[in-house]
Parts: sequence; structure tokens; C-alpha cells
Amino acid sequence: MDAQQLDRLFRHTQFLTSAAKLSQCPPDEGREVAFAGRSNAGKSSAINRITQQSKLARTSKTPGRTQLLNFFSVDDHKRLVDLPGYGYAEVPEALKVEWQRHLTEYLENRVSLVGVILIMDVRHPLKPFDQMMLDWARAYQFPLHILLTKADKLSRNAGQKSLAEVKRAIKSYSDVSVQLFSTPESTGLVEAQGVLARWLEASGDAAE
Ligand SMILES: Nc1nc2c(ncn2[C@@H]2O[C@H](COP(=O)(O)OP(=O)(O)O)[C@@H](O)[C@H]2O)c(=O)[nH]1
Ligand SMILES: [Mg+2]
Repeated sequence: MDAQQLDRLFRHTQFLTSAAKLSQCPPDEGREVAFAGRSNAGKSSAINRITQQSKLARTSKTPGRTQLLNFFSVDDHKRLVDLPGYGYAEVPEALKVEWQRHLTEYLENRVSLVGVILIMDVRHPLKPFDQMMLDWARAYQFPLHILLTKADKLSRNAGQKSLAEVKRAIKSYSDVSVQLFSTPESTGLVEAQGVLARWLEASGDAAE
């Protein structure tokens, strides 16, 4: 798919619903891709850029607000999911544990989940949460694609260095890939949309 076709695929994405737990999620059919990452990493911004809709997923300068799974429909059979941010210091420990339980329940059981986009700040990659997601990807067997976002905040050299570091770290994982991304500069936009399109497009396999 070229850039125009990719834009067309995501352009009509709409907010669908929010869920606090698995039982409130929309019917588990079709295909969906979830966006995960630490609070303030840039999940909502990435969803907005990928769908070319500046206000679809709320972005916030106050980290940790999103405590729900937010579902967006790309079309009747394809969804994007903005997962609750993780790692906000002011969230009480009991809530964090509760949140982690809901997230693993979702990742482990959701049949329509075809892949996870993991958002990391290019300046601070591979924090404990990110490592946990890598381990879950291996345990629950879902493909993972990493966006090293805020690439505009680093020089080209520093960005490449961070990319190389993450590539080294994921070498032993199958089905894990990584790229640079920037919301304001649209760095890596077509590459990211391409991964999503590949995951979301029906290909006549067992998930259909
Ligand atoms: N410079 C820059 N800022 C970004 C980028 N992506 C997100 N941000 C900023 O980072 C903050 C958190 O973004 P948000 O999407 O709300 O993060 P979330 O908590 O992961 O959903 C906001 O102030 C965004 O404007 C990026 O690629 N470049
Ligand atoms: Mg958000």
C-alpha cells in the first residue's frame, strides 16, 4: 500500500467505546491492535498521527489520566485500542496491581488482538514496563512493534544510537520489530501505518 492508500485506510477511524475491564470491551471479533506504553510516552499522539485526526485520542500534558481501555473503530472489522498508561508515580500501588491484572487479562484472552504497538520515548527506552511487555509478548505470543517516539527531540545520530541499542536488545525475540517515530515531524509514519495495515488486513487465516 502506498502512503495515500494507508491514509485512506485510517482516515475514518472513530471513537467506539471505553472499558475498565475485559467484560466491557466490544465483541471479540474482527481484528484489533493495541497501543501500550508508559504514561506520557506518546500513545495518544501516535494514534492521532497514524489516523491523521488531531483530536481522536485525547493527548494530555498531565500523565496517567487514561485509566480505561479506549477503543477506536477503523472500520467494522478493525479496531485500535489505546491502553491505559503505566508508571505514573502518583497512582497508588494497589491501583497499579489492579491495572496490571486487567491488562494481562486483556492481553492473554483477547482473541481479536493481532498485535501490540509499544511506544517508548526514544530518549528513555527499555524501562521495566517495556521489558515486561516484551516478556508478555513472548509468553502470550503476540507480535510487538516498537515506536521510538519523540525522535524530533534527539539529533539524527543520537536517534540512530538509541535505535541500534533497542535492536540489540530485541534480537532474541521473534516477532518484535522497532522503528523511529515522531508525531510533529511524521517521522516513520508510513512505516508504522504499514505494520498496522498488515496486521489488520484480512488475509484469510485462522483469525478470520
Ligand atoms: N516533541 C514531541 N512531543 C511528543 C511526541 N509525541 C507525544 N509528544 C508529547 O508528549 C506528551 C504526552 O503525549 P500523549 O500522547 O498524551 O502520551 P500518552 O500518555 O502515552 O498517551 C504530550 O505533551 C505530547 O504533545 C513527539 O513525537 N514529539
Ligand atoms: Mg494517552
